[in-house]
Amino acid sequence: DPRSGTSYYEKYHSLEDIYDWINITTQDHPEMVQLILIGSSYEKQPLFVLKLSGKERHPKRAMWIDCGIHAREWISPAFCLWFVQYAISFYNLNYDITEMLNNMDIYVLPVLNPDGYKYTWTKNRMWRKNRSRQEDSFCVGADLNRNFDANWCTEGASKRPCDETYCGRFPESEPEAMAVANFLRSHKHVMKLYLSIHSYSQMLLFPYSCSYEEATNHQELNELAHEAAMNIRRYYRNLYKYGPGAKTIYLAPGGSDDWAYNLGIPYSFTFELQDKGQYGFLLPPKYIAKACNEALIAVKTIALGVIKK
Ligand code: ING
Ligand code: ZN
Repeated sequence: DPRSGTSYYEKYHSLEDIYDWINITTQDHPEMVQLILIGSSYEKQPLFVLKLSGKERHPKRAMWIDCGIHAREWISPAFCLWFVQYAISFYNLNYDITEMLNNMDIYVLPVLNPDGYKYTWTKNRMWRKNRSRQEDSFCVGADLNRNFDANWCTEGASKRPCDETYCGRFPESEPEAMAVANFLRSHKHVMKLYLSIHSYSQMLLFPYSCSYEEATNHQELNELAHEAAMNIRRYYRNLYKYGPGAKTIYLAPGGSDDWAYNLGIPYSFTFELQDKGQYGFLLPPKYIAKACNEALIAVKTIALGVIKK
């Protein structure tokens, strides 16, 4: 309803709607958007990545953003859609996004865990994992953010298939995690920045989460996160904590950002978007715009920081 004042991007969308959106967005902007199929989910849903690019400039670096690794974190896919729409609309109008697109190809995976996301729309709003089945258990799903090969399934993950943080049978046992890992491996020489979008708790996290070790470029990561948090506070009057995952929230092995960092992507972050627990995963649609705008300014700050290095 155009009179309601809220746009498509200030609503949450079903998986079907998001697939429609992916198709339309790609078709309408062939000069900027390229569709890449990187694999499929356990239930055979396609895993589509949108490659956004500006002016041709070689050699070109790249960055990655994934959303929706955890099914119930609905603000995350909403952010990926918001980001793509913003990039398309403001390329050559906004300095930051123009600079980003002229210097980096931006790969966006809007829904990393489509089976889980669909399940939260139809069966259980609070589902977190994917929907894979084990031969030896009645419980369904593995935690995709415990399934990567970074101190896999040590303290902070579970070997029990019924648990929320079940790590899977082995690293990359889950097709969704494997598809992302394969894509990043094949692009690791150009990929300079990895971002994974979660909710909630308002934090900007960086390696390591899988141990208390300090990343070799901890100083740089901390500086970028600090600047991003400062800009969120300055422009949106909201507070984000930042720091290495293990020290800032909890020990969590097998996460995608640690794995990407160890692969050689030197700048790797996990964002935890709004809120701080009032609504939690059930963030009402009227908060989508602010949550996405503040995340956008953090993405810009970090990406431009990386480009200037
Ligand atoms: N938080 C993340 C989780 O998977 C995290 C925290 C970040 C873990 C980085 C590992 C690496 O538990 C949420 N909300 O899912
Ligand atoms: Zn999450």
